[in-house]
Amino acid sequence: MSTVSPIFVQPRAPAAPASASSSATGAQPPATPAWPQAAIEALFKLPFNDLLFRAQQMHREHFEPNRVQLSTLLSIKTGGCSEDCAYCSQSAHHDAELKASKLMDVGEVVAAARAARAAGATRFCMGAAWRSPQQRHIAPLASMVRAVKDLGLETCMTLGMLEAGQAQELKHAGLDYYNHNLDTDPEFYGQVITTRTYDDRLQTLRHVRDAGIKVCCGGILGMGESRRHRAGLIAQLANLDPYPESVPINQLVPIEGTPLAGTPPLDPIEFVRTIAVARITMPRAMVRLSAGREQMSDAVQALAYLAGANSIFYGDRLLTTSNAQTQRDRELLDRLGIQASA
Ligand code: SAM
Ligand code: DTB
Ligand code: SF4
Repeated sequence: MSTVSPIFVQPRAPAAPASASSSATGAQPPATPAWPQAAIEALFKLPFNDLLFRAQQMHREHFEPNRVQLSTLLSIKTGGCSEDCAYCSQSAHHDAELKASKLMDVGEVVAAARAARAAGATRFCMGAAWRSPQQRHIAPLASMVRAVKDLGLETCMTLGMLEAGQAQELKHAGLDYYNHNLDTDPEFYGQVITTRTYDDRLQTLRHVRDAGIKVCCGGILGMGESRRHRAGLIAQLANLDPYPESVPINQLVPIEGTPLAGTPPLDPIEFVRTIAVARITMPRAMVRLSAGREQMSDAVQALAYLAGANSIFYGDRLLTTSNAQTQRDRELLDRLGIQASA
C-alpha cells in the first residue's frame, strides 16, 4: 500500500494535450496550474514500483509501448558562446578544451543529415552555440532547414534566443521543432546561468509557439539541484499551456574546465523517477532520454524506457561530447524488443 493519498497526486485539471495549441499567449504558466508543485513532489515520493507502474500505464494509454523515436544531433556552430551556462563546454567564460568553429556550410550539414537518415534517424537536430542568432544567419539556417526536410527528415534547431520574426522565418522554411530548454527550477537557475533570465527563456518559447513551431523543452538533472528543484522544473514544463511536444531530460555530462566538472553524479533511481514524473504529468509528450546515456548502464536505460522515455539522441556524438555508440544502442534496443519509430 502506498503511504501517499492517491487523491493528492492528481492534477487539479486534466493536462492539456500537446497538440492543442489553444492559447495565443503561448508558453505562460496559467493562473491555476494544471500541476501544482505539491502534486509533483507527491509523485516523486511514491514507492518506486508504484511510480513506475503509473508511468507505464500512462505511457501505454498514449503510445505504442515498445517503440522509441531516434533523433540525431549535429553541432552546426561550435564554441565561443557569450553565455555562461555552468554545464557547457561551449561557453567562452570557461576553459574547456574545445575547437571553436564558424557556422557550417549547408552542404556539410546535408551530408551529415543523409548519414543520420541512413543510420535510421527520423529527426535531425542542428545546434548552435549562440546566445541568439544574428539576422545574417537566418538565410543560411533556413537553407539548412529546407535541405534537411527535402531528405524526408523532421527538422529541429536550437540556436539560443529567437525574436518573433526569426521564429516565423524558420517556420516558413519548414522547421518542425525548436529546442530551448528551461534547464532547471527558476530558484536554482541563478546558480547555473547568470547571463540571461528565466523570463528570457519563456519569451523565446512564446515566440516559437506563436510561429507554429513545435516546442522541444526540457532540462538537465545532476547539477547539484535538490529534488524540490527537479519537481520545480517538471512543474514549469507541465504547466506550460500547452506543454511541450518534446521533453529532453539530460543527465549532466561533467566536462573538464566547466564549473560543474566535479559535481557528484545523481542517483540513477532519482533520474528514472524524474522520467516517470515527466511521463505522468505530460502524457502525450515525447520524453527524450538525452545527454548522459553513454555514462548510464544498460539496466538504468531499460528502467528509463519502462518509466516512459520514448525518444533518444542516436548517433556517436552529441554536440561536443560522445554519445552512447550506435552499435551499443542497436544491441540494447534489440535485447529489449524495442523498435525504432517515426
Ligand atoms: N545555445 C543554445 C541554447 O543554450 O539553447 C543551444 C545549444 S545548448 C548546448 C542545448 C542544451 O544542451 C542546453 O540547454 C542543455 O540543456 C544541454 N547541455 C549542454 N551541455 C550539457 C552537458 N554538459 N550535459 C548535459 N546537457 C547539456
Ligand atoms: C538537449 O536537450 N540536449 C542536447 C540537445 N538538446 C541540443 C545537447 C546535449 C549536449 C551534451 C553536451 C555536449 O555534447 O556538449
Ligand atoms: Fe551557449 Fe547554449 Fe552552451 Fe549556454 S548552453 S553556453 S547558451 S551553447
